[in-house]
Amino acid sequence: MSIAVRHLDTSSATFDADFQRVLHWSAETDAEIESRVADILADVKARGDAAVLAYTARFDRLDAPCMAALELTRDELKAAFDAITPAQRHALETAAARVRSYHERQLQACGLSWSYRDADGTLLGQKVTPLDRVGIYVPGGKAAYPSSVLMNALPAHVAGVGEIIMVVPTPGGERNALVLAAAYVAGVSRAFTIGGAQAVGALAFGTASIPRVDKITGPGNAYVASAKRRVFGQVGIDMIAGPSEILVLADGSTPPDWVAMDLFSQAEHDELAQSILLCPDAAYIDAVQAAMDRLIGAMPRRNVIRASLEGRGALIRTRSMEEACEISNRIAPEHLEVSSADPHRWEPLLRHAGAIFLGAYTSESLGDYCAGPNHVLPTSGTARFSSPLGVYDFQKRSSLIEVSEAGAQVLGPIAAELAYGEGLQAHAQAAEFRLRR
Ligand code: HSO
Ligand code: ZN
Repeated sequence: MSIAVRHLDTSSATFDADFQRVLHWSAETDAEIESRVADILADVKARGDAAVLAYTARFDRLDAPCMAALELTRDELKAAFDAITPAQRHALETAAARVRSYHERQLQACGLSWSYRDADGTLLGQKVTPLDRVGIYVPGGKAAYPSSVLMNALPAHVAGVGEIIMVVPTPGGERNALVLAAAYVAGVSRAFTIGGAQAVGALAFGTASIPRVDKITGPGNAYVASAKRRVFGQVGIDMIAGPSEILVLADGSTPPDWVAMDLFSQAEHDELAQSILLCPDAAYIDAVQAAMDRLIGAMPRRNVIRASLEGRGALIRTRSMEEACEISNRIAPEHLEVSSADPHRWEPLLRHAGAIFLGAYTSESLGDYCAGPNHVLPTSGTARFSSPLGVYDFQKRSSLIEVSEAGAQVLGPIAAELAYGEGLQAHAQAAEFRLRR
């Protein structure tokens, strides 16, 4: 059965309305989930370890006598690493090395302290320091991605974070060896087999056994997302990620099978994932549709792929590549593939996207695993104002000011003038006391 994905045409009279329907997305907050999460967080705050143990027994069917029984030691992480296949070890280590070196560049490019002296010898600058301790949430079950362990832990490590605490639920005690191995490779300091809102609460408030962190990153289900929103302010959080998205901007020069599989690749994440093709060539769009119809049968996750493509996908015929770029900017997709023989011609026109993949050989999936840049990216149009997870998310900045005696003579009267204007005499005099009489 052909995949009933929407076909739109920008020259159609109904395009704007059709397009709005494709874009429509609301991360609904469920009142029931909200109130349960509020209760769990309050309980973890009040009872600490005892509450975390109780929820872990209830939700994950994992009865532990004490938190120590839920901690994975570095030796256990190493044992998991030693137990996976040599090919898996090689893949994890190669991916980790590339992700690490990309983020080391990022540190050099925008994560270092700087300062300068002005004409009066006053020193001004910005001091960059890593966070002391961060928590990384790793989902269990269907979305347990070892690659996400690397993508969260490695930038923290490169930033110089002192301690990286990982939490991962293990329903029924079932552990994912690749997730533990990835934690080992990525230099996670401590790991606990806990999850859900109770794990977020434990990291945010601290318990007798789980140290309080300064920031929590990593994806999770609706409970985890709600808990992260609620603890934000007491700790930092990265972002609340929506379903995965891919937008392929094609000039018709890439084999249609490649593009079809790229559209599948994000569709297979989730029924709510979104895959969109923008292309000026109608015959090429038909070729991609035919390729999808031919390829879907062999996909183990074909039901998810079909639901995603038929629910939120679209193949959009545009008047030109320029117009395709413009529409792409309106969507601000998480992943944007420029599947063109001349990607650098279009790249300057593209302003809003979490990650831009240039040329026919750059499948988005390479970026998910091992190209080097982070795969934690802004979704749902938030690429308009936010950026990939990076070293900068694990750092903070302090301003540095050292006013010279000469500088104090120049700045003092200015500060005093403004301070008197605000009715703040102590401010004014603190500046004036330093003036040479
Ligand atoms: N594409 C996902 C990341 C991922 N893909 C992990 C495979 N594994 C982020 O949108
Ligand atoms: Zn993916």
